[in-house]
Amino acid sequence: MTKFKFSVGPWNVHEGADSYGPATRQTIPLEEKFKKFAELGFSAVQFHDDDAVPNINDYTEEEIREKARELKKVLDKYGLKAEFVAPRLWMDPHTQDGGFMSTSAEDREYAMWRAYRSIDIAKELGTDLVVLWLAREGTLCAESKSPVWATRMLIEAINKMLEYDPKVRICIEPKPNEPIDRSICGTIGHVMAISAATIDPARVGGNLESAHAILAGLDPAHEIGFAMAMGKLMTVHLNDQNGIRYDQDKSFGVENLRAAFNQVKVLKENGYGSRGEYVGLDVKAMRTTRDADSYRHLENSLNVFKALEEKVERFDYDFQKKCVENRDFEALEMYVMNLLMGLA
Ligand code: XLS
Ligand code: MG
Repeated sequence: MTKFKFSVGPWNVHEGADSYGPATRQTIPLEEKFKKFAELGFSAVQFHDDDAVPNINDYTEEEIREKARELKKVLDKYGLKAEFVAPRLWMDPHTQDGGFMSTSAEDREYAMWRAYRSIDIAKELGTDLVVLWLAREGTLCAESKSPVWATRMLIEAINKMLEYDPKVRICIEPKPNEPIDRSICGTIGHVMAISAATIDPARVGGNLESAHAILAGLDPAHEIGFAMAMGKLMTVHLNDQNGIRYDQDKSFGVENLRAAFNQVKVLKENGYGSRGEYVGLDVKAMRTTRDADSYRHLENSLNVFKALEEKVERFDYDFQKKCVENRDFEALEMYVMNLLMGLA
């Protein structure tokens, strides 16, 4: 049985600012975050392109590669790998109307420039994985953009990335809404369809985020299982969410413990990690969290995951089999509840 390895992104340790209020915590330098990530037991770091190379627009392609090489030396110093690089296509003036499916040809070209730079940075950091969280890919005004055209633009953009580098793997992180309310690729099912439509489906897969599945009204464990059945779950973003409201990136398992148990169970039962996949977190501390506790949500998420992994290891599959044969699902459900409550 594969031992799980964990990854985290620097944006998971943040200053607490949100759409309605300023920061509540001090900024922590990137290298200090690496040091703490390694101490907490993470094996890899997730990056946006401009986490790896801040002010990326100001540099040439070669300068970007050079800066990525410098960053790799810092990762090596702490024994950390890079899991993936994700173009941050939602903060720049060029991506106000999205990136790959912007209504402006110039902005679509800019989005491809950032995508190619993410591939360059990933190679220098020693990973072949590029994640696409399609934040603003869609439309705020339904009649401004044809969903047929927009979907085809996404496929075309991914094909260009696959042609740009023969080894890169493209991993779409689907989300049904926020910041866009009419998204184009909102669930892992959409990702599988997009993958099949590209020139090299074997190199296109998905990153399932627990909260994003919940926002779509779906069960995270089943979304994970769907992608694993297709052999296309390239990574996960485990966290939690209190119902269908704004994206909360809560610590793993803190709202929906049984759903979290089943996410761990489906990963463990199906050999997740045996091909080098990481258990990625995408969690944020509450805005009310003090500076001294800037990493507690990461520790809490790891502790919940490992406690649930122990529950999965104790799960009585013979009892489950008997309940299923007798159609006694009430007994099975109560067994699971007792297991989670520490009564079984
Ligand atoms: C949103 C995404 C985002 C990163 C890419 O959930 O995970 O936080 O940009 O993974
Ligand atoms: Mg995420």
